[in-house]
Amino acid sequence: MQRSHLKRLTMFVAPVIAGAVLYSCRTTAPTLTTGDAPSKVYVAPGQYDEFYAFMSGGYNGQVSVYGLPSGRMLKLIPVFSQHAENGWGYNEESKPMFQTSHGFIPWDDTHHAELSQTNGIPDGRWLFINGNNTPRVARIDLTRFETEEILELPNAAGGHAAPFTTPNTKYIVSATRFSVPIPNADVPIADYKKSFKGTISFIRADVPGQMDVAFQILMPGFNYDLGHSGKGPSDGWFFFTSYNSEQAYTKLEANASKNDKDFVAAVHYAKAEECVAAGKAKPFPSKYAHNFVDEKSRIAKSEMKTSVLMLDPKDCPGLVYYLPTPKSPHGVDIDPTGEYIVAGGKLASVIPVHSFSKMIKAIADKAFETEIEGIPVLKYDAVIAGEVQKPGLGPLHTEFDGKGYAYTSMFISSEIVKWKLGTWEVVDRVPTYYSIGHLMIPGGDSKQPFGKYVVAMNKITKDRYLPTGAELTQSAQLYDISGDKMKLLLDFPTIGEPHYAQALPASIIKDKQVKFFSLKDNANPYVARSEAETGIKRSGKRVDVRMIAIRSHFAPDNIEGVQQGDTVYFHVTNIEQDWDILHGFAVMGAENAELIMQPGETRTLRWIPKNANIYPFYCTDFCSALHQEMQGYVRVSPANKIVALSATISKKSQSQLDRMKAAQGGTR
Ligand code: RUQ
Ligand code: CUA
Repeated sequence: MQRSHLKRLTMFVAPVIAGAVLYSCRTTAPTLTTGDAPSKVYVAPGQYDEFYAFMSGGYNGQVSVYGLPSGRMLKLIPVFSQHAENGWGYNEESKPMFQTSHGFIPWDDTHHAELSQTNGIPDGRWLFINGNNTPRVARIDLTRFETEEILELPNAAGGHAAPFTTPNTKYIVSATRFSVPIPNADVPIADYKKSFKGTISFIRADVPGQMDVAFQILMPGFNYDLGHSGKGPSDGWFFFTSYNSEQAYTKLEANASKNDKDFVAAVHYAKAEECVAAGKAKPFPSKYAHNFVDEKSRIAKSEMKTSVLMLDPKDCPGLVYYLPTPKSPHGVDIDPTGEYIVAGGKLASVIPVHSFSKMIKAIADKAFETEIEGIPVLKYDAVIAGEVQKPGLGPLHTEFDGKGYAYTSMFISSEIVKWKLGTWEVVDRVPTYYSIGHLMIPGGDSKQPFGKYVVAMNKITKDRYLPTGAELTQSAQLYDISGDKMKLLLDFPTIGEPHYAQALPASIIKDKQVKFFSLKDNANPYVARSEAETGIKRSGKRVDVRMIAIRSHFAPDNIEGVQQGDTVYFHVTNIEQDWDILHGFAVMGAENAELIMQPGETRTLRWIPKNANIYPFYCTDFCSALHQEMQGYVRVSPANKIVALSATISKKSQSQLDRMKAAQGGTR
């Protein structure tokens, strides 16, 4: 693959700018950008980027946040994977977020970042992300950049077609990449055709803390890959690609590529709502976890749900139609007007575009080719609006610029192809380095794309960066799309494997950021709002330490009376009420991680000391000039030795505190 890329590369080498250094050992062109690229991505020190970009982390299970156009990484938001850096999934407050019907699951595979919308336009309230492996969807609050809610999806495997939103984020969806028996059961795999089914979940998502499966639709056992909601005229519909209409269960690479066409499933969810209201959906016993962070205490709660409403298309005529689509389609994207349904057939030689209005007419005319398990299959000619001819190889995903153009990623030919909606002519193409998966235009799947850039998310980066052993960085590339021709501006490394990303103008969320959590409103049962509220308490073998952290001491900082066999809970409250003043807490021999406490927040570390010893603890976040003084000791005694339980603030740190107060003019 690399060889052929190199060949193609030489075709695209921009004229070498005079004076550019050529490294004789490099095999690629040193520069592929034009002269003004640096000024287009340079964000001067102290200046802000114009866009926030939210990238899924793929197999790191997280979301990462970048500024565009600089490509500077701003934050990693832990979601489905434990994150030792701040204790997410290790501290007691966040552990319940990882509960599922399979127990505590510390990892997942995130694919699609999806911003909430109002009237079809990203509104900056929330970001959703899916867990592909143990199907889940998560909500991230964009005033805190923290995961606040996770819902598991029952009767599902491979939550890939998720978490795409409807135009007002009433629902997000999750459809199954893997079909399994529904309900899942021990059956021979060779019974696939008989027993394996897919499901599409519509998840009520507009009330934080109350995400729930509104209803599920039982689908034929194909692989449902991606989805997008209709908008404008097609509002009330949702479109999903499906492949493996062959229903193969072994050697899929050959056996699931036999049919010339698979399908886009058009789901009339407004009709589903009617059928549910009319009692056509059946309660279906199902076990799934719903986890959310309580506003006031900032403690996650986990509840196990026991039932969903299951809708069989047979009981709800007009709910689902199949649109034949060449060949093993992957992405399905709806243009800003809501009329065109663009499918990316991984193995197709054209980009097929369906017409929503033709589809409605075909349904009225009953232009059906056949029926699959009660679902009418519409005639290809009756629904197709056009085909983009010779687009390149391996079309995957399409985004829109709002000016009548579509941009499609081509995995096999490693390029972005720009084409015109309505005439279907290709107007521009640029190479990507290499093997692009998703691409993203800020707001590019919405009613009003913000435009300006397209970001390619590439799967392979051989020779693009300094090598780092056998595993190389993932990479994004930023292109200017403000003119007729796309222009490469920047490569920047990304972490994990960014599948999809979304971006929005920074101005929509930047001024809504939480700067600290109100100490007054902190409802953690172990909060200490001042030194006077700190203390230590034993209940049997459990010892609870209430502690505060403030520049630059912990109180208490000396703890005695802990015995071997005890389980100690350190409840540490950061009592600062000031932006960006964090403290950390780490104790020697802890088998989990550190705590990071944001200002005003209480976090709890569970610790089981093994030996009778002295154990130091300290602040891990360089918070002040006296950060290195921010430490303390725990004395652990043998189980049979009685040492009085005591928690004191030592004279030493009291005097430090006085010094600090003096140094800071007595403000703290
Ligand atoms: S994708 S393989 Cu969104 Cu193209 Cu996950
Ligand atoms: Cu607190 Cu360092």
